[in-house]
Amino acid sequence: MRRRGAQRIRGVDQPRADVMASSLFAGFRSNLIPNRRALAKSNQKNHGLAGQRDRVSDTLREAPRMSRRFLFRLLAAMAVAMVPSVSMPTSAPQNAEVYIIWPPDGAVISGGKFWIRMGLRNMGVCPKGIESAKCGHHHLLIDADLPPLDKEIPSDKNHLHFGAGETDARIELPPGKHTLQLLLGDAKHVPFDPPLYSKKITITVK
Ligand SMILES: [Cu+2]
Repeated sequence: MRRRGAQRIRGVDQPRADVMASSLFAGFRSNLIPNRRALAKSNQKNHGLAGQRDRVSDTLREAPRMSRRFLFRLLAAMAVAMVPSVSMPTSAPQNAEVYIIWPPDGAVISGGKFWIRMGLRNMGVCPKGIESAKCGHHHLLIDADLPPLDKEIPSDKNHLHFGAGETDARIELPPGKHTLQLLLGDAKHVPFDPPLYSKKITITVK
């Protein structure tokens, strides 16, 4: 019993002794080093001042660069402000036509998953970003009216962009009646002039 107790005491005391020893050593060291510490402090001070000086000179050196950058930003902002907020529409061939190949108007689709096939006549399909009056990319409007025709077509679950130049796409819709309509957009997703959109069809998902 006593042995156990002694062991336990030793177990407790040993770390304490270590702590004491290390704190003593720390005290010893700190007593030994005040001069070094003071030295380090004064060094720090000097460095601090030097650092400040460096920072000040850096700022002075950067000042012309900063003002140039500021001027550039100001000019850019002015240029943007001068450009009319409404994008100029890209003109399209007068005989171009957009239409939905599939599904047909009034189609009943079971399951809700289907391929939409997008048609375009007298004009080409190209990826977004290609500025041309001869090609554009499809947008599918689901349960939505035509958006403003002089602005970028919205991008959300009711306005799908096919910016890679897709002409068919897998769509999934919940049960119920849905309207589908195609609207062709230019390089910047703005409808053409004249706007090219398909007939709005209604399908039923069962
Ligand atoms: Cu688009």
